[in-house]
Amino acid sequence: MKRGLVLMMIAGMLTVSAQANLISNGDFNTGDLTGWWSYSPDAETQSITVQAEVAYDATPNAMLVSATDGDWQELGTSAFACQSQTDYSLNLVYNQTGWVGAGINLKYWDAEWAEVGYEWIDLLSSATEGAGEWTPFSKAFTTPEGAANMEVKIVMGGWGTLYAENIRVVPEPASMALMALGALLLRRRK
Ligand SMILES: [Ca+2]
Repeated sequence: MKRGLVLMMIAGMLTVSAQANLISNGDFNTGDLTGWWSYSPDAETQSITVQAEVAYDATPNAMLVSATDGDWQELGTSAFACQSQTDYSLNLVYNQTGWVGAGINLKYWDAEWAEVGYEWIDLLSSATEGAGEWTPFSKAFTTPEGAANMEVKIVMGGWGTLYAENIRVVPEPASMALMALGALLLRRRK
């Protein structure tokens, strides 16, 4: 009975973690930009596409190419519902070649779609040439008071290529449930 209860708890945690990512198609495994919008100010030297030739986990990812000292281009999610004054975690894996500047913009609206705040997160400085290695990135953030909807936007520019993969926004309690599950599995293995 006790083991059954534990298994039920694990199944519950796995269900929570599987549903936890608030970003639709954050892994780009549809093979296209479904769930995202993109904006390239200079169509001749900038592009945002989904490709699988340079892959992190043998699946498609987003490729942002830029060759201009002009405006930066943007890859944003459709707006999704969030809780006010709540801790979340933003996670992604990226790869960079050339001289790329990039950041992530979080934008918040209330239930009536009035803007209630934004946050800029530095990702890359164009002062450093990319080595073409996949790099995990994680950042905790807290939604402002009144936030009911939000958007995650990758902003990049410069002279190079940025690949983005497995972009996730998860509520912190789900992350903690996942860590608890890991600890539980470790304990059982001993
Ligand atoms: Ca993928």
